[in-house]
Amino acid sequence: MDARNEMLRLIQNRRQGFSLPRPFYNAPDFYRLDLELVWYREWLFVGHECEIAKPGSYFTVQVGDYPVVVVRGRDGIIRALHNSCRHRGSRVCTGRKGTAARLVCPYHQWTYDLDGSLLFAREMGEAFCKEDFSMKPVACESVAGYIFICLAEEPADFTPFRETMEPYFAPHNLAETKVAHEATIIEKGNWKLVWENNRECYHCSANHPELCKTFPEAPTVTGVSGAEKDPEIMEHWSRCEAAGLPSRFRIDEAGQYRVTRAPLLRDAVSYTMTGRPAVKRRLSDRVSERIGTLMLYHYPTTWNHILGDHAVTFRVLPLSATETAVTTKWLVHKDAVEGVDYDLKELIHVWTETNDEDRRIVEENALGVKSPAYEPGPYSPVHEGGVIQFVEWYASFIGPRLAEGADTKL
Ligand code: 3BY
Ligand code: FES
Ligand code: FE
Repeated sequence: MDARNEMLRLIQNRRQGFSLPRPFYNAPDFYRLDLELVWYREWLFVGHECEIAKPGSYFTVQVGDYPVVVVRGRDGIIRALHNSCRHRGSRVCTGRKGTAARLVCPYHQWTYDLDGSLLFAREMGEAFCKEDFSMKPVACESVAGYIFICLAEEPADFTPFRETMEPYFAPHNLAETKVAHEATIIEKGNWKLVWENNRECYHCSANHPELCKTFPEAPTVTGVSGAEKDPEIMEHWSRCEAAGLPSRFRIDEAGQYRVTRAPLLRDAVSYTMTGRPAVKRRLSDRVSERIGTLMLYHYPTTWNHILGDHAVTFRVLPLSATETAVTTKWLVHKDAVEGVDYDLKELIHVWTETNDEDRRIVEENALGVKSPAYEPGPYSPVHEGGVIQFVEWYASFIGPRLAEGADTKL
């Protein structure tokens, strides 16, 4: 049976409320299907507008086999282009980020404008028509300072996500920030193990001493239900909404993205060891200090915590069936000065430690799942509702797409 039929069979026969069968976490042909059916079709968070603030600034990103460059044009518009030269296919932009007046392929110097149109190609003969050889565009949308791309030929409508997210994020001014620090770690585990770990706090008290100083481990905060019955969360929402900040839990019908605010523990206002602010200059003058955390999750690429004084954003990219890159960025107000308004070590401490703790957890999980003795185990209905929701989203998302191309005999 080929991988597609096997994957569909396992999705259809899986036990609900249980972790997935082993091949979902480590089989290379299942990974190819994840790329084809999820990563090459969905909207993906790639970076922030503030990272390419000036015309000609760009960053590159690799999604499976696709190299992509995201560049701000002279007109200020942010575009994404397939980073594959129309001559013989070399990558045009080779660095992780940079600034350029034109995009020049390093191989034979074909030269493209910032919108991807080919400007010069040396000695290509009389009949050559440079209009036919622009860099190919990739769908690209920005919302509240976040840049998303989609590799599909026909991307899903971005509007519902934009309309959900924008009112929550707009007051925080994230377009007026800068990246104070960025770190990428490689976790030796499948991207779904990274997400499953993120979607619960069942593991928090035993593994996250730093985060647990400020972040509540309550399933009503991390999960997908029960917040309306939690008086502390309700009080927090009322207070924030009275101050003009949309706060209530919202999730889309397909369960792909959700947004909500949650209070931090005690009087904490930031992810520091003391709970006190890490940055003196707040992100936005429109927002008071005590707003807890604004959380956004968008499968398969991003989870986020927006606080009064800074924001921490996370990007997940799969590297192989058993490796995942997690990039964390700490955003502060663009005028905040390191050493004056914030101490960088203090700013990044909690999440640097937390990420490393989560990396170890994911890697141990991956090693154990590889055992021939592994079989899917039950999620805690109390603490792992968010994981159940993630797996349900994945199954309901990939199942019909698998069925489109599977044997009808099944
Ligand atoms: O970053 C998060 O939102 C999750 C929630 C619980 C644990 N983890 C750190
Ligand atoms: Fe780019 Fe030749 S491959 S100029
Ligand atoms: Fe964790």
